[in-house]
Amino acid sequence: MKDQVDYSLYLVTDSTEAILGSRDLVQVVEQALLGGVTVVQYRDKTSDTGDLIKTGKALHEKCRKHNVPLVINDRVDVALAVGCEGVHLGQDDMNVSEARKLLGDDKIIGATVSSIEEARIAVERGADYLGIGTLYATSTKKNTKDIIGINGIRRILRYLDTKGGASKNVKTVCIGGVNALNVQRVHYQLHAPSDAKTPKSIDGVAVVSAIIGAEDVEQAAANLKTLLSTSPNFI
Ligand code: TZP
Ligand code: MG
Repeated sequence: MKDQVDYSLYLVTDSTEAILGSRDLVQVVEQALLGGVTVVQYRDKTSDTGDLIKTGKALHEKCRKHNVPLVINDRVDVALAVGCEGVHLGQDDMNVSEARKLLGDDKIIGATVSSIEEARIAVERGADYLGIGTLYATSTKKNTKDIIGINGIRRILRYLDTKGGASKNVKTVCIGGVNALNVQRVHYQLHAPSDAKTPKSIDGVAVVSAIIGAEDVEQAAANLKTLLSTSPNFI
């Protein structure tokens, strides 16, 4: 099941006033699901554990209706309590191998990486996918230490490709500042011609404000999806 996950339009939630405003997160995510997002990550840095589990369960119910996996940011315990499909771990969270012991092989574990070394370690520890970034500076996450740009992401993709094995098979999404204006360029720049000795292609884009912050969330997600599927690429 987890091998079949479509990472192409990966939604990361945000519950802050600046992006969600006074709207209800579960309703907003439901609209995004209707628009066609393919993975949802529940990212909430402020709610207490009880509220994380409650909202996580409500989000999980919506995601299941659309057959879309839900992963929880930062918290393996919350993912276990919710019973969702997995977790997404940053460099300061539980490490991937410890999480794997708690979650088992069937759950999805994603890791944020900004460098080849971080990618190497995450893959070695058994990550299923990598969130590679930060692509472009973004006001959604102000404390991003590493803005690595398209070339930084390409370098990591190239490394994964040349290492082969699990590195080659790990799924990848890029994150940071992706929106309707740049998504086709990003997609194009991170896709490799199938006949060239260039790195593996990115599997998807991860987006926060371009969907959660949109006035019409369903339309914004659907638009990104169309742009991705009509993007010129070399595959
Ligand atoms: N990690 C790196 S950048 C980022 C995260 C969670 C936020 C991306 O937000 P946006 O609004 O899609 O630029
Ligand atoms: Mg984290």
